[in-house]
Amino acid sequence: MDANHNRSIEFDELVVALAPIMNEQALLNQEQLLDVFKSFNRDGNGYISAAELARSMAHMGQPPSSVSSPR
Ligand SMILES: [Ca+2]
Repeated sequence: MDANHNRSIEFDELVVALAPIMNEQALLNQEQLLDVFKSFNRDGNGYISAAELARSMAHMGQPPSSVSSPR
């Protein structure tokens, strides 16, 4: 998921990562995507840390490994 390997997930990286598990309509809804990003980005610093991501994915019922593996 961390395409540029800076150990955090920016908004565009999240969109790419969510593509396989969200339907097309949801992906076209920028507001909804931003809501997802905000809900993942618990401390509001503009990117998602690995810890925040793991917690959020577990909450969604998606183990982090299921999105970090190549499609
Ligand atoms: Ca990144």
